[in-house]
Amino acid sequence: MRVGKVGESGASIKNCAAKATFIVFLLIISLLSIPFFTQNVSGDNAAYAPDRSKSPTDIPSAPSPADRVVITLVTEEKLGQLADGVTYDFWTFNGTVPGPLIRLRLNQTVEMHIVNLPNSTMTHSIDSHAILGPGGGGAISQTPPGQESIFQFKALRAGLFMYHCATPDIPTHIANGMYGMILVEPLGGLPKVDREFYIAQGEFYTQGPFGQQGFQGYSFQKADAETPDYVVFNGRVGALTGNRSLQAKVGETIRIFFLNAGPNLDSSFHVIGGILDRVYLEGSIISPPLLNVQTTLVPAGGSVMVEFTAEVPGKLTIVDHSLFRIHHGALGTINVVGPPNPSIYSSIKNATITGNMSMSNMNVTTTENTTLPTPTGTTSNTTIVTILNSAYLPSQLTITVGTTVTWINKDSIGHTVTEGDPNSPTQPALRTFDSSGQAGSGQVALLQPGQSWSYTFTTPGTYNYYCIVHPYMTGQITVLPAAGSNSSQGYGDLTNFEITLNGKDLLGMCAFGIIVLVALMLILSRSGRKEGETT
Ligand SMILES: [Cu+2]
Repeated sequence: MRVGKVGESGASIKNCAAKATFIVFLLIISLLSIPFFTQNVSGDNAAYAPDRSKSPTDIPSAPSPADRVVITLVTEEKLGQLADGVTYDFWTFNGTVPGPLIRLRLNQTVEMHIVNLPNSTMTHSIDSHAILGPGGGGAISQTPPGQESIFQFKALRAGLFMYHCATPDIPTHIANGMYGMILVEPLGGLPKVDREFYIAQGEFYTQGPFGQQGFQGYSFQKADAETPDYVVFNGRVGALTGNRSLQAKVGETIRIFFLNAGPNLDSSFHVIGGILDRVYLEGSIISPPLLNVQTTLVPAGGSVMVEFTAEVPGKLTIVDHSLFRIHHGALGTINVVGPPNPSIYSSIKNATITGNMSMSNMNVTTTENTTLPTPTGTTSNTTIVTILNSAYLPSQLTITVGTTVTWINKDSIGHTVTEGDPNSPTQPALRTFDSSGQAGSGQVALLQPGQSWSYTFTTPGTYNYYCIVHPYMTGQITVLPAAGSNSSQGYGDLTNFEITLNGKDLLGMCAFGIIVLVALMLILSRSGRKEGETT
């Protein structure tokens, strides 16, 4: 491209020097703007801290045959997720809640190492109910940050025992996640089962109420008053649901090692859809079990070993039958797969349900009919989803592009309608839709009882959604292309979208513009020089 004649080579050189200076200046500005880009992309980092929940299947399969074993527990204070978008400073053994299940054989001698990481803010220790001696180890394991304590004990009693930190204020160390279990098997070992799972119930006491987004500090006042915000299995809301559900097959024998770490509440351990064939009360694994139990009481600081058989396929639900605690996170599921067994369990006539049953309220509530989608491809229909008894109704919906879905909260508590998978939540700013509507602000705006919220679907696809504060509530919407429409197929309705820009976006766009400008000027200066050379 020709932008002007260059007569003298001296003028050309001067011109080039000026251009080069300008280009360097622009480059510096562009580079300075890069931090704004990265800041914008990473978003609310605090809300996406690592998961500290212990996998329920992470269990040694058998005790070591050795007479003397060495066990190392590292005490670590670590930021992690307490629920989606909720972070908490956990105090842990080996980085997870609960800490590892230590599997011993009767009469084994254990050399126990307690290593407290240098970056810990306080002393930690261990008291195990399996250890005979003052403080269950607490008296000889107090370990300041950066140090190690070593002691030994002999496992003289078979059983399923809690361990926890025993550094004052002891209940505070337990309430922050410092607990796990020691299983001491009898000499003959435990009977064989098909599946073993390790589950610990524990309470968390946070500054903000259940579900409040962002970092939540520990509330000593709530802990002292025994009013937890969270009652969870394995250290976080959703540790045993969705993708992390326990898996089993029809006919398999399932064994659960269950700890109630408390520190305050007793647990009414129950499996919805199952009967506990054998209950080894209070962790007494060598006593004859109770047979055919519905619910077993596990005191704070106690445990139970239960065994049962999955007779039919489907979902079994693990709860504390003080059932309002499911609103605080105490919920787990076992997905049982295999052939149906209609003689044991099958429907004979399915009534049309227009309300919903929930585990906390088994009434069938009748509400007005929801508008079912019409497969006509019209673009102005509206569909209602009712929120009732902590469920979306209908939970699955097929609509066409252009349909507006309105969620009406007829429940007695607040919920959200948030696009994504509760097990791997999308960053707030990237969600297709979210009724909480305050991406990155650290607050969740709840859709309160009686309120409604709408979203118009403009792009075909399958959308999963859930409630941020009750992640066991899930729904799915399938959006089909409008019938007879070619242009929008696969691309959605491009007439109905908007872009919201914030300051960082604008800076990013400016930086991009500058980079393009610099590139253009480089090309121009080169072509200018070439011209200077040829004339
Ligand atoms: Cu501690």
